[in-house]
Amino acid sequence: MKILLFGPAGAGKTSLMRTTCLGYNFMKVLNLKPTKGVSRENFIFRGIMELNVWDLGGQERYMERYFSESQRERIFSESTTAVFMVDSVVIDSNVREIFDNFLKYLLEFSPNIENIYVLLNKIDLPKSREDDFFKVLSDELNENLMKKLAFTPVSVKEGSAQHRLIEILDYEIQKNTLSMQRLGKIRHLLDQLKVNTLSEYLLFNQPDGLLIASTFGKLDLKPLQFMKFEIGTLDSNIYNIYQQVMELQNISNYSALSLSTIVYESDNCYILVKEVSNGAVLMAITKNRQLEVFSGVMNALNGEEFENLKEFLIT
Ligand SMILES: Nc1nc2c(ncn2[C@@H]2O[C@H](COP(=O)(O)OP(=O)(O)OP(=O)(O)O)[C@@H](O)[C@H]2O)c(=O)[nH]1
Ligand SMILES: [Mg+2]
Repeated sequence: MKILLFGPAGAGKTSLMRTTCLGYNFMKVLNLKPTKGVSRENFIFRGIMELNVWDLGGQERYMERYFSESQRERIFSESTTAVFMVDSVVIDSNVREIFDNFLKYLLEFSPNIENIYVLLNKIDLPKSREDDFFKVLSDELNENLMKKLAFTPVSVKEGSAQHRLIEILDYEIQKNTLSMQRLGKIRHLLDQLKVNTLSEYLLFNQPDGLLIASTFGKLDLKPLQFMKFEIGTLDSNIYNIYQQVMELQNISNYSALSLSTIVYESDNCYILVKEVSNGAVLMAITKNRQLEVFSGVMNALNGEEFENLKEFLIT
């Protein structure tokens, strides 16, 4: 699925992509260098949809190239989703011309595109002029085109831009039959696990940390970030000690993956977290603290349904 990220230099395109798809925090994108021409990156969104993000460096010399006769088809064809992003503080005199060209070639080479998203970024800055920018970009656009366009004032710094991009991509999941089938199967497996083990389950995608599915249905949760770190830590040091102990005991058939489960214990339940694959993490929350329930979940995490989950996730 090809996602176009387009717009003038410094708009925040690369920041948006990295913070949304890689779970980076804003500090980590403060000093990004300008993107040199076309940067293409692949991500798995929510574990069920492959994204091919075309992050197009916005400096003028690149713009000329994207619109040139020899390049425009390659850049603008086969786009599923297109996002035009601007820095709302800086209204350059040529931005409307860039926007018009973007729309022209996008509609010419991806005529089936339904929605075009415009993000007016950096509204956290006191000098941002998103209302003026809206006027500049929408002035005298024809009605049919206006229907396709959705303008949203956002901020990557404050998180609303990421929220909006996730919303846009979730809408793409809903339109994608294959992704919806995958999601249906995953939900079914989680529900089976719940019934069999008296526990609730949440499945998260790595590395963006977004929820893929849960036995609670739709939930608005913060991305799971700490888990990545803790599992990473386990892999690096506990595994070494484990390895030595196994060798001291002359045991040779131990595997690294068996160290991918973390258990938390609270006054009223157990929380177990296990990596399903490189791409996903499953979290189980037991209904009570009975040991049978705990061992039921442990069995389930080593059972068929757990294995089957892998089949429906893209890794
Ligand atoms: N204050 C503020 N700064 C932002 C925001 N989003 C991005 N920035 C900053 O804007 C600068 C440019 O961001 P980039 O993501 O590199 O912009 P870009 O659109 O990829 O630029 P090109 O690659 O040159 O096209 C960075 O220093 C970001 O930290 C925002 O919402 N608020
Ligand atoms: Mg960039």
